[in-house]
Amino acid sequence: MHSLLLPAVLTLSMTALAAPHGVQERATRNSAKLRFIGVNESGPEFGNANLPGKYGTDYTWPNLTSIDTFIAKGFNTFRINTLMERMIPNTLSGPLDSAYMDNLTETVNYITNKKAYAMIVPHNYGRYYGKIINSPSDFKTFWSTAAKPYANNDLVIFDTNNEYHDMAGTLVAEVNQAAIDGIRAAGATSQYIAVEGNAYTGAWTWSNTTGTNGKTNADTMGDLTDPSDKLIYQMHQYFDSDGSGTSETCVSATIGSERLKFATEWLRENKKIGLVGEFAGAVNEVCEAAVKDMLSFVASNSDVWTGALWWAAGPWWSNYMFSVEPAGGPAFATYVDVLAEYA
Ligand SMILES: *[C@@H]1O[C@H](CO)[C@@H](O)[C@H](O)[C@H]1NC(C)=O
Ligand SMILES: *[C@@H]1O[C@H](CO)[C@@H](O)[C@H](O)[C@H]1NC(C)=O
Ligand SMILES: *[C@@H]1O[C@H](CO)[C@@H](O)[C@H](O)[C@H]1NC(C)=O
Ligand SMILES: CC(=O)N[C@H]1CO[C@H](CO)[C@@H](O)[C@@H]1O
Repeated sequence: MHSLLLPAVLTLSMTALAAPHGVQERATRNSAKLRFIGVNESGPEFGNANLPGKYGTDYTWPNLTSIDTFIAKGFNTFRINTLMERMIPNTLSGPLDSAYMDNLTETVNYITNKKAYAMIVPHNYGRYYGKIINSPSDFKTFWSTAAKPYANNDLVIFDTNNEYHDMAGTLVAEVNQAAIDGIRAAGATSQYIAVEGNAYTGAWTWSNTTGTNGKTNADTMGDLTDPSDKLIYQMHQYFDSDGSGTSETCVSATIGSERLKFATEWLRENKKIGLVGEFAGAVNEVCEAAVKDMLSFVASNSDVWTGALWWAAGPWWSNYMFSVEPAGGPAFATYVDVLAEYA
């Protein structure tokens, strides 16, 4: 592992990695630094009504200069949003689309050559061409094909899918397990895998929102197994009243830590580690306090929470309230340095 070249924050995480039970190792780390701090990169998943869609019209790729700006701030994790239909068109068992994958790999390599983590996430909500993925074995095939190009890149993180919802909870667990099995079968055995739950993988509803078969994520997600023992439970948390991240109004200055409470206990009880893979607040006083409060909560529960990724950056967000795209994104000036305190 590239230990000589790693920045301090990553050296710490790699030290933790080397221990068979990273959780205990990290608990002794006296620091407010988070293992993963970074941002979602949007663009390659845009225009999902047009498949495969056209580069430059329907979708785009992250701005590498912007990635440099974040790396200079100490960010070490980039969640790259993609689409399954563009990675592997027509059928889950088909071959990779080499033009789309070449561009994805260019972004991934750019990030990992700078010793940051590149998390690859199909922004598919558990659907392929709009239909719920109901064949775990086909999804396993998808992931064993998709993971193969990255099998030797330790700094890639595979995120099985963005925000499963309105599915049977047991199916969500089965497709996550299938993804894990497919990724490991591709020879990608050293990387972290982020799993996501049903109900948009919400932290605050982890234990009390049921899928179509009456099961919660707490009921179904604890039994996933990984021969490499490198699973991260990725949850999302917004601060508006319905938790969707669509309003500029945050409920209170402490809503973030309150909403993470039950998930924190679940992770601890089940000996899992978690990542807040999406969170954000608009630029106003209450949201700014809520963002700081949540990050501080995550850092002080670093035995189970490994980090937090802001939603979102990307070249096409324009004046979207949460955009931290350098340097004109409305949230850039307020929030990038707040995150950087944990880098
Ligand atoms: C990428 O970001 C740089 C610096 O902010 C900017 O000059 C450039 O125009 C951007 N490129 C694209 C394609 O948006
Ligand atoms: C890949 O990116 C290049 C620009 O760097 C673009 O010309 C090409 O159309 C892109 N292809 C795909 C499939 O995204
Ligand atoms: C789930 O429980 C959390 C924590 O008690 C609560 O904030 C939230 O409103 C509940 N959500 C639903 C949908 O019941
Ligand atoms: C919370 C949020 O902003 N979600 C957005 C995620 O990105 C997709 C497209 O990339 C949007 O459709 C969602 O609204």
